[in-house]
Amino acid sequence: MIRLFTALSVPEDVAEALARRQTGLPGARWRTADQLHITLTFYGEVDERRADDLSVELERAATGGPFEIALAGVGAFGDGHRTRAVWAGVEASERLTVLAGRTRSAAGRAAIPVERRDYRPHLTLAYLDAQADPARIAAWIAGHNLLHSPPIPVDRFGLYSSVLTPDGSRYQLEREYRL
Ligand code: 2AM
Repeated sequence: MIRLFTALSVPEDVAEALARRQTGLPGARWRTADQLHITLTFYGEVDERRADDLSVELERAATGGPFEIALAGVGAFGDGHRTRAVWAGVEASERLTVLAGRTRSAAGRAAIPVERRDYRPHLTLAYLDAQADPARIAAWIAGHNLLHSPPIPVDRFGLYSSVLTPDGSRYQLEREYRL
């Protein structure tokens, strides 16, 4: 089995600009530049034969040509009373939504079940420890909510595998698809 997802990578200059914001929040496990990405579809654990089918189906999803996105604002995901992650938002983009939908349908054609969830594009900046102080989280969000990136060109997406380690997830680019 192999844990797979499709995602957009982040250009170096954008990662550098984000790194300057990845500070000032105790209990945050900040994602390093090579871990930053915008997930299109998370497939979970997939057996190798279906992974191969998926990689073929994703070829068909890679249509429409290049486009641009921009990051805007920050936010948090949580469950119950606990905030688990802080992220940079992605400006609404029809092209991005369509691409995410295509990478999701590719899973269906490869007989890979995916969770039923609305697509909320975001770029996770940190996962948070349970000890992170809600007031500090709110202050960090307020302090960065005006984030607005220059246009980010999107001319490809990647199929990544994820290996869970005690230091967090390690991602490896398995295949790249040009739009
Ligand atoms: P996240 O950044 O919000 O945690 C690899 O784990 C990528 O797939 C992450 O970007 C993660 O989103 C995303 N993802 C989506 N659904 C997931 C799930 N159920 N479990 C783990 N990662 C998921």
